Amino acid sequence: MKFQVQALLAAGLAATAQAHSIFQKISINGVEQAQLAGFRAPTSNNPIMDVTSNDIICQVDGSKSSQVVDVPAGAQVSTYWGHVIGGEQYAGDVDNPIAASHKGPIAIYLAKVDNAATTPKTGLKWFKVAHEGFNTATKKWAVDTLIDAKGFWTFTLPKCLASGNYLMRAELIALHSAYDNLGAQFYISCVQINVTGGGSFSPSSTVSFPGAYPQNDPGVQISIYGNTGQPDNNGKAYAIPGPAPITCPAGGSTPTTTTTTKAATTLVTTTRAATTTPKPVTTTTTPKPVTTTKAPVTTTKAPTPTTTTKAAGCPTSTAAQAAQTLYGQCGGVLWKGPTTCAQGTCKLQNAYYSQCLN
Ligand SMILES: *[C@@H]1O[C@H](CO)[C@@H](O)[C@H](O)[C@H]1NC(C)=O
Ligand SMILES: [Cu+2]
Repeated sequence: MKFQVQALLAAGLAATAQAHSIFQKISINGVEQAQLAGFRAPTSNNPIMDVTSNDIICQVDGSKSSQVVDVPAGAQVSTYWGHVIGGEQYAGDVDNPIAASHKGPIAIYLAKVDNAATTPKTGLKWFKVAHEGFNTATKKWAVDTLIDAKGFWTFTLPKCLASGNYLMRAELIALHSAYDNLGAQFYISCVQINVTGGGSFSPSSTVSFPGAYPQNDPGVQISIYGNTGQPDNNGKAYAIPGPAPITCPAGGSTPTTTTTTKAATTLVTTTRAATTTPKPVTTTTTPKPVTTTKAPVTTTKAPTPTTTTKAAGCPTSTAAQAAQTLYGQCGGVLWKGPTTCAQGTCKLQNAYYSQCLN
């Protein structure tokens, strides 16, 4: 099964130049905003690999919107990701919104700023508002959730957030090559938002970018190809890099940040406050999927591994084999094909499959 998936994948990858992704649009309570409205986004879908670079903040400087998008506190916000700006790179693009191999977590960070349109991206104090990693029950990564929703990944903007301008940073980490140092691929864009109707929450602790996590963070440098196909984090569950998302205090807008003992004594009154807590938005409004004429991917015809036929028929002389092309197979149990790469380096994906990757 795994082998077939990988073979299918390899076939898909071979057809395109890059199997990456760009966060490029948001939807607010099911209402899609204009493409790149409010965005600071890269023009290329190439990932950032170096977490110590300033490019880890909002990617490389590409397009820059002058707009600041109003987002009500408590809103369901969907982040839309596509293979290239606009979504598909070509009709029927199997790598849109992102190649299925690019498994990993998604996280949303915010930084309070005076003016989201003009603020520099450096030196900001970030906190996390939402994230999804690996679900051990469903065996799905956040990236699988995203692909299932045709490129949308949805979270709730905390109701208690102080109103005002923020830079919102969405980060998708593709872990398919993350067993190597500098192997994880970070896909990031930032959105200039204006939170309306919020509370008075401000976080007690924040992180910096770069700096929120090291290159060898167990959620950044990790082989996700364990024997069981689950994250192999020294036997532990996958830990999403960075801090835990904030939680709004019961009672609505009282910041949990002030951890003074004096505040604790007044907590007796919180039972009453809790009853007035605004109901969390339980809207099931799923964002309108992008209407594509894309035919459903037919997974019925899983290609048989090219290796078996070759091995059975005519044994090829390994000496005569040309180096593999980018994204082609270059190793694995039973593999009799090329083991060197004309472009990229041969990277282990699992026991049955190694691939030429940049
Ligand atoms: C943010 O929203 C508030 C409330 O609607 C509005 O008064 C303010 O002008 C907005 N600020 C920006 C920068 O958009
Ligand atoms: Cu990629």
